[in-house]
Formats: sequence, structure tokens, C-alpha cells
Amino acid sequence: MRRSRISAEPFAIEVDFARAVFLVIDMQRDFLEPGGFGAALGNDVSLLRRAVGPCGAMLAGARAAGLPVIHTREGHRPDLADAPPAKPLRGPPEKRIGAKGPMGRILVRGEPGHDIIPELAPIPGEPVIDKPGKGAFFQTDLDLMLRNHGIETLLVAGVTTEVCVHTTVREANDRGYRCVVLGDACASYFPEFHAVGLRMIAAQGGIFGWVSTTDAVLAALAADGPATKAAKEHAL
Ligand code: TIU
Repeated sequence: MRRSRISAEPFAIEVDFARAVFLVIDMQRDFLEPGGFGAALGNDVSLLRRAVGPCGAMLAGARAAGLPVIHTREGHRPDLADAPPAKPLRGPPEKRIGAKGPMGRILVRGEPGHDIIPELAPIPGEPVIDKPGKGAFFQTDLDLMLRNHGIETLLVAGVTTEVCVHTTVREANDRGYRCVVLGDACASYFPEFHAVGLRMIAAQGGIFGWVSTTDAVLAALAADGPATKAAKEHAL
């Protein structure tokens, strides 16, 4: 096994890239573009754009190195049978989950708003996990996929920092995965929640995981390079 050191808070972490994935959380039009779920909740969706460049850079680096990529999307069945009753009942009726918006029905699978933004679109071979909740492990087969491939470290990015990224990292940490969050590749509608959310992950000696940057992860991946590609050729 070959381990690469990633600079991170609260301390550098040694990662075996052959047992790691890049997990991109909910970079969907519904959260990042006007007229979707994020906007319906009263948010300024432009605040999430800052994560797009770093996510794109990490996607390119992962693909070049043969590091597996998994995408997630939050959303519900068209009949909303998988939504807890209280979830679609929040907010004014015309802005609720399932209501018709400019990008189709809000937070509903198969609608244009549910898609991942074109800049970060998955390519063939990259699994997309459709999740009904904030966490990527709740009622999905993500854990099964990770265990089937012997994954021990999740490199995590996406939106929003304190909601779906945080929930997923907490779920993953309790299941024994080591999470390295790429702070600059995450974003929130509330910059102060983003900052505190990242601090909460690394506080208390890394209570939920590690916080690093896209550049630091890419540097470690580049140093690891060919070994990763060879190890990954037949995985995931
Ligand atoms: N509202 C908010 O900040 N986030 C969500 O509802 N879902 C995700 O974080 N993906």
C-alpha cells in the first residue's frame, strides 16, 4: 500500500488513493441556479458559484489520475412518496418541493432543475446517487458501493457545506470512513455557516474528519500519480 500525505486541518492525513473516492455532493441546478429549490427557500444562489471552479479542477484531476468519482443528487420521486410529509409542506405552496418552477417541479427527479450543473456533469462510469435526504447514506446504496470496493477515504466537496455536505460527512464518519473535505470546493448560502461548518469538522482533533483544499489534494494526487492509475484500472 502506498500512502500520500495531504495537508489538512487539524493535521496532515496519509491517504491511500487506491482506496479513496471523490464524492461530489448535490451540485445541482436546483441549488445553484435561479428558480430552483435553493432560490425558493429565499437564498441568493450566486453564493454557491465559488465552489464550481474548485470542484471542476478536482474532477479533472481525479479523472486524469483514475480516482473514482461519485456524484449525489437530492430529490424525490414525482409522486413524492419518498418525501417525509413535513418536507414538502414547508414554505408557500407555489415554492414547495413538487411545485412547478422555471426548471420544472422543484427537487423532483427527472426535472431539469434536478440535474447536475453542466460544468460538472458526470461522465460515463461515474455513479450518481439519488438521495431523498440530506445525507448521502440515508436510504441509498452508497455504503454498499464503497464497501464493495474497499474504500476507506472520502474526498468530499459540494453544496451546501452545513447541510448536505455536513450530514454526509457525519454519516460517513460514524460508518468508519475518513472524510477529507475540500473546503474551497464547498459553499453555503450563508458564508458564516460555511466557515463555522468547516471548523466544526476539524475541531476537537478532527471530530468529524479533516479539512483541506483542492490544491492540496491535487498536489498529493499528482505526487502519487501513476500508482493510483494502475491500482484503479479495474475498480469502481
Ligand atoms: N438548503 C440547503 O442549504 N441545502 C439543502 O437543502 N440541500 C443540500 O445541502 N444539498
